[in-house]
Amino acid sequence: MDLLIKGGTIVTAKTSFQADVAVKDGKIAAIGADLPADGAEVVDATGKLVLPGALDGHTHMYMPFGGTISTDDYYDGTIAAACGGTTTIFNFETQAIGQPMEQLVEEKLETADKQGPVIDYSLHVGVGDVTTKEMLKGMDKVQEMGISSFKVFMVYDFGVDDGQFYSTLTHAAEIGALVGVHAENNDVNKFLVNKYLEEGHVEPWYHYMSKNEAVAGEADVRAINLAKMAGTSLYIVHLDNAQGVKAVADARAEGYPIFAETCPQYLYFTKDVYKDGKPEVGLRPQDFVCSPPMKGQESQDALWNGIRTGVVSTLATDHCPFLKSEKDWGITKKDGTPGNFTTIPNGCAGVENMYPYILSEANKGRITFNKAVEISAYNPAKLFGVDYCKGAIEIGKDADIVVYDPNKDFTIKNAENQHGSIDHTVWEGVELKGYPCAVYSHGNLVFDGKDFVGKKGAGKFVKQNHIHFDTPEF
Ligand code: DUC
Ligand code: ZN
Ligand code: ZN
Repeated sequence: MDLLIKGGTIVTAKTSFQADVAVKDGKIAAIGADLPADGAEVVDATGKLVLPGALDGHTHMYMPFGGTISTDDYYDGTIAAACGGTTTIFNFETQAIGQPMEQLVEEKLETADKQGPVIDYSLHVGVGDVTTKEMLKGMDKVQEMGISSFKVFMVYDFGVDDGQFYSTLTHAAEIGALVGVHAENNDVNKFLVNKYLEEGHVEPWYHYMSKNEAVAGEADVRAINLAKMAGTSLYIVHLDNAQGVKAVADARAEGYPIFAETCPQYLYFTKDVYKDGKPEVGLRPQDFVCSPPMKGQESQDALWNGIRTGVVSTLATDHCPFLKSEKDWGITKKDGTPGNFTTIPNGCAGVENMYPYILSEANKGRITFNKAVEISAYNPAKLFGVDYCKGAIEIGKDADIVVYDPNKDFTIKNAENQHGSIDHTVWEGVELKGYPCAVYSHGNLVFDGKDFVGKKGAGKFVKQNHIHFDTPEF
């Protein structure tokens, strides 16, 4: 054996029990009481929890957006992930108009490889152009390369219309793939943006106002209807509003394979951050501008309830960090002319905070630790076709393991204890109860409780199996 984690409490999506975990050649080789050391390095996990590493199903590393590129690339973004107990990321890479999907994937795998991810990663393909049969067939080609998950945007200039969305859904059903959707009503959003700008409203609050609960909720309902029409499963990314939660719950109750993801920012912040920011920790309203924006308390309550009742299947971050100076483009644009709420690059950091945050909420009693593991590791592994190697502490799975200290208090401070490339985090000053004290990727220590100790380029591309769900089985 190479590594023996002794005396901890193993937490799975279903149960918790005390046992040792032995690792050989990067895989979990044995689980049981009083396992022999057999020359392995022994880690005492008495009083600690032993958890599967999280899978963040939604990141935007090195993403071009709003005239810049998100600051974390596949190297520093995965360092941040590893130091927060996330051992696999799924990064979005979006197809340009006319660009074959397989060409996009080839290019992005090369970029990732060059940048040197420190933990495993996979990709979702953002669908930008399926206007011809040939372009649609790109889905089959990237599936042969190991990618079976796609995302359509119902907003943005690079988004698709309902016809392309529908054809993506039907083709996904034929080949065994999962389509995710960023659901916001594009036309209403555009109308509201113009209205507020004409009225002279330029502040970040109007980012929320033009992408409010109804703008998201209507699109959630429409996306679900399109999936029902196409006879396919659907994955709603970053679900953020009460109407959407109800629509997902209703569709699942009717037996439709509709799955939803939410993000920690919608569980913790409300739209109030767009009025005042958090001046006590140096954060301005523009620092919280992400898409979709945070919503009101009623939506936040619905999301927590959705997690408890199984309506929300996964947690992911939408990690897409921009510098404070770039966030200021909402005041003065890059070219020196006056900015407004539409000229702020959309996105916030979060990849390092997801697992510690949800585990802390579990530690405080809001949900069980099993539920935290289910939505952060077990379910994303199943949904994205990598449960053959990820998402659980089980014999034969990759030894992606978090040793978690429930008694370690931790206050998030970007300058002191965060590891990405960004100059601020919206999570600044948030107090957590409990924190990872060791994180392993393939049995190798990558976070020692304080610092990143892994290796550049150690992370590898993980191939996804074909994905097919007839019912909302989890
Ligand atoms: N949302 C963001 O906040 N940033 C990038 C893309 C997205 O959908
Ligand atoms: Zn999105
Ligand atoms: Zn996103």
